[in-house]
Amino acid sequence: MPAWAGRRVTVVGAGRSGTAAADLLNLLGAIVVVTDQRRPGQLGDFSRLESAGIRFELGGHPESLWQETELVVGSPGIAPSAPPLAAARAQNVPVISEIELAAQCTNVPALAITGSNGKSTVTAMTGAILNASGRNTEVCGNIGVSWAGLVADAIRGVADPDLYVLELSSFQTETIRDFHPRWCALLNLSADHLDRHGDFNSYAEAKLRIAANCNAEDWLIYGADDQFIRENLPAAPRAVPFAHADPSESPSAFVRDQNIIWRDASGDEHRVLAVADLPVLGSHNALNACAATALACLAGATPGAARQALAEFRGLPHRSELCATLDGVLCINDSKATNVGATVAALRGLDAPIWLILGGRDKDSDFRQLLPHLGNVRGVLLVGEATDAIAEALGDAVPVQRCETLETAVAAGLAGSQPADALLLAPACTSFDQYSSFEARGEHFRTLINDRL
Ligand code: UMA
Ligand code: ADP
Repeated sequence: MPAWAGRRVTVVGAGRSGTAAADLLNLLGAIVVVTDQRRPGQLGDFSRLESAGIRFELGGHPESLWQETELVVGSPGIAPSAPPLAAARAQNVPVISEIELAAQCTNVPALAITGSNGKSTVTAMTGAILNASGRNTEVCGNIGVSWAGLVADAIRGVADPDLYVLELSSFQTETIRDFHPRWCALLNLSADHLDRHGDFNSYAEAKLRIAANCNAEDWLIYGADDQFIRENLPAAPRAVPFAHADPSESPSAFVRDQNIIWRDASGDEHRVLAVADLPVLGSHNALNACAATALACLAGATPGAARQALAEFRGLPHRSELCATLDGVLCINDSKATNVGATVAALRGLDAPIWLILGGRDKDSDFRQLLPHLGNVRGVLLVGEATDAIAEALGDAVPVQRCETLETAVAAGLAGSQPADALLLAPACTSFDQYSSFEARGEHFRTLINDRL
């Protein structure tokens, strides 16, 4: 671990990552300033951190900060090209991410999961399998818990994990320098966050960065059904595929005769469980279970623990979540489907005729990619800012109603549907035009459904 005592570090962003990074650095003896463009009333309560000696510069990023700083730690929500991080680099101050910082401050081995869709699900499944195997595992990262915060807890002695399982977004992998998890999973790649990364290649480059860091001792688990990943996988001596069909490699995880199979490094096969025994629905979740099995078994879990944990895995809220059946209509909350790839997975996972709620804030997505998957869709109900962009992309492929709000969309969808149809919220957009988060949007959908029960 680098010596932090007396080093002057500025943390940019006072959200979950930034405050946790500041706390960790302060614990290790650094002289820490946190800066955020938001004003105090718009942020959390920092009194504990202030009394511990951390200084806050809020409501902007004073230019003088960069002269008094040796190192900057950036939050994932701030693009490397954004003014404060660009200003720091212009003064030759190195910029690292919260993930790079946390990695430098712990010797506890980490598993990391990245990809466009399924990260949170695979992260939660992997953590559950490892815990069922008796490993003291902590789950963190983009899933909502700062890794730096957990590392600080371990240094304080309030936690003693054997392993960390990290969910990493492109915002987090983009700024990784030396960090290489011992086990890294690259699930799939489809367009997302193009508003931040500019184009698909830059987005993919950000995601592939972590896989490119793997060394000869590290395991790289990859989604072999994804053509882009197959063609662009960085060379890694210990690459392990997972797939819908047997990739004929050892080790690998795959589905055969509707069973999830783990084939270990010796070529011995273990039937983990039947796909039908997975409580989470959809073929994408069978694939997620394969990825989690491969990761956890390579990190020391047993196939028996994988069976137990996966059979008990109820899924995360707002991901293909069946809220209720209203007059025979399945009402499904997939508010976390914030990109086109996730919406496609939701559509492919449903056999029923579908009333599909789309829209929200566009991330420069190509909604025409939905067109080949609209076979079961009876009608599309459009909400939010992306209404025009989606209507234009879909043309007259399917009946479209402009509903503006979720209230109107739910009412219109239920009015049009028949028993055994599905009303699906899988919006392919972020929620930020009308809600504070995808969770708030999903909860609103749930309330609108529950009010009709
Ligand atoms: N800010 C500045 N100056 C700027 C720009 C922003 O000061 O020029 C400030 C903002 O006012 C804000 C802070 O920087 O206070 C940015 O915080 P943040 O957006 O990085 O948020 P955190 O609370 O630190 O949460 C982050 C992740 N957020 C993002 O990547 C946007 C969380 O992922 C993650 O759970 C958390 O760290 C813990 O690791 C959320 C997310 O939306 C769930 N992720 C995206 C996604 O899943 O699609 C990638
Ligand atoms: P992430 O953390 O990558 O956003 P989540 O597990 O939260 O992933 O799921 C996000 C969305 O993607 C949900 O709509 C979910 O139904 C869908 N999804 C989950 N796994 C996959 C997968 N393997 N491929 C495509 N879509 C998926």
